[in-house]
Amino acid sequence: MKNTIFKIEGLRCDGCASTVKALVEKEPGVKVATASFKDGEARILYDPETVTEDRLAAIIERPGYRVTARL
Ligand SMILES: [Cu+2]
Repeated sequence: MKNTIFKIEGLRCDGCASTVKALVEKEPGVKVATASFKDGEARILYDPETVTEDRLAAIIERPGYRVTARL
């Protein structure tokens, strides 16, 4: 398992954070996902054999948000 923090630009409320969390959690290989409007980030625990960091970033960006850093 791998844990990555994605810094996200464009989250405007708790609803945006919930959207990101829901989208990411639907992806096979994602074990736990949390997203925070206040912190402007999503923390994702996932199996890197099943889903890549690039794919997770693309999912986060699909509704129009932007991933600015991966920690
Ligand atoms: Cu919002």
